[in-house]
Amino acid sequence: MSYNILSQDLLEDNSHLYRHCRRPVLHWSFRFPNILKEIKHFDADVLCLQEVQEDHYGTEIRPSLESLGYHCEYKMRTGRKPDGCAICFKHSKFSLLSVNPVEFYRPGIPLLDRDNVGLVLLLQPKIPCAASPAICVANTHLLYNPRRGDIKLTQLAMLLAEISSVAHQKDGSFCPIIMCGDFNSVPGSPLYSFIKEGKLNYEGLAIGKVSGQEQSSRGQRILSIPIWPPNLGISQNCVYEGQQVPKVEKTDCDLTQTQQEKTEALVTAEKLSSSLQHHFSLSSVYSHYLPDSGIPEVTTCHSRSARTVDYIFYSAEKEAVPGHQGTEVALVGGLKLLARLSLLTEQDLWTVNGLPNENNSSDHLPLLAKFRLEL
Ligand code: KL2
Repeated sequence: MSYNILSQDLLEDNSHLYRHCRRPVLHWSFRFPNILKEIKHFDADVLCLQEVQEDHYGTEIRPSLESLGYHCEYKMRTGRKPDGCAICFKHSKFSLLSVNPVEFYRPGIPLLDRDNVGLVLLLQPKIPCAASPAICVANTHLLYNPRRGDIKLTQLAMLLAEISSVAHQKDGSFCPIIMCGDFNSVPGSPLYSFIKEGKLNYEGLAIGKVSGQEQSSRGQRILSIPIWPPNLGISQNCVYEGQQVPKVEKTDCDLTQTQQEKTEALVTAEKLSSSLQHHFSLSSVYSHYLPDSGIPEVTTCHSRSARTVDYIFYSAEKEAVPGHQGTEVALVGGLKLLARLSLLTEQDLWTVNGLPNENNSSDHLPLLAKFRLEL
């Protein structure tokens, strides 16, 4: 499950977004029992929660989830807004291999002056009689500011670099990945397409066009090339510098001239090209439009907007092998999507007074998927 549960502080800071709501439904004491009831009802093995407010996490959220059998990990935002991302998993289903928090704030880098965070866990499924790979679960809440696509893309690159490092297996491949969260970007936007396609040519792209939240980009800067400075230590392939190039055991002078020239040419080409890449093959659990009518699904709805900004992406390995009969096709080492919880349209939600309402106590809906791990 991926669920932005709407931090009470943010609700109160942005109260103009919730004028359509009856006052009592906005109180935390009303909202939390509803959210908990929903979580309990859906009974997911893994929860990726966003906007988890620190005080509520300590006093209510964590204790309640622990009593439902979850182990909880939490990463609070840096700076003054006391909310963050949590990943909770059923300890009957997984054991915890590693916890990897990611801070997108970097004091030395002017571009990275925002306090958003991510959290990446490596989980070992507890499957009897089978050797299962670990699975990598990532959760984030990217910057909201519709105009700052430059920051959003860099935050995403930082999360992808951490996922690469965590999901990287001894044989050089990646274990199955689930990347969830609130990306503050809409389907079909450049940021979204980059996640799905694994590449993005951003030449001439206005920073306000990256997330697709706003139409107009008049007077806006275009993305610089490269988007983030080299001292971030993340390549245009979204991996930590030093991770992508296999370690050369020999010293420089042992390299032939041509090898050295080739390496330098590659480095230069990468520096100058206005293109980003990542190494995963990620699918989206949701297709963002109702199959029959083509009406958009929404994951968030309040008085200013109703749209999809939350996602569950997963690695469905494309590698196909013939089944026993020679006709079937199986997926190897990936996740197979078995089911998902339906989303709603904006119109559906306004028939129940938008969000939050009496029953749905966030301004987001929960996203929920069921996967089979292909061994
Ligand atoms: O869009 V959100 O809501 O994913 O549901 O992410 C941000 C916004 C969240 C964390 O920063 O707070 C909300 N106008 C509307 N919403 C805002 C604004 C704003 N100016 N600032 C923050 N948020």
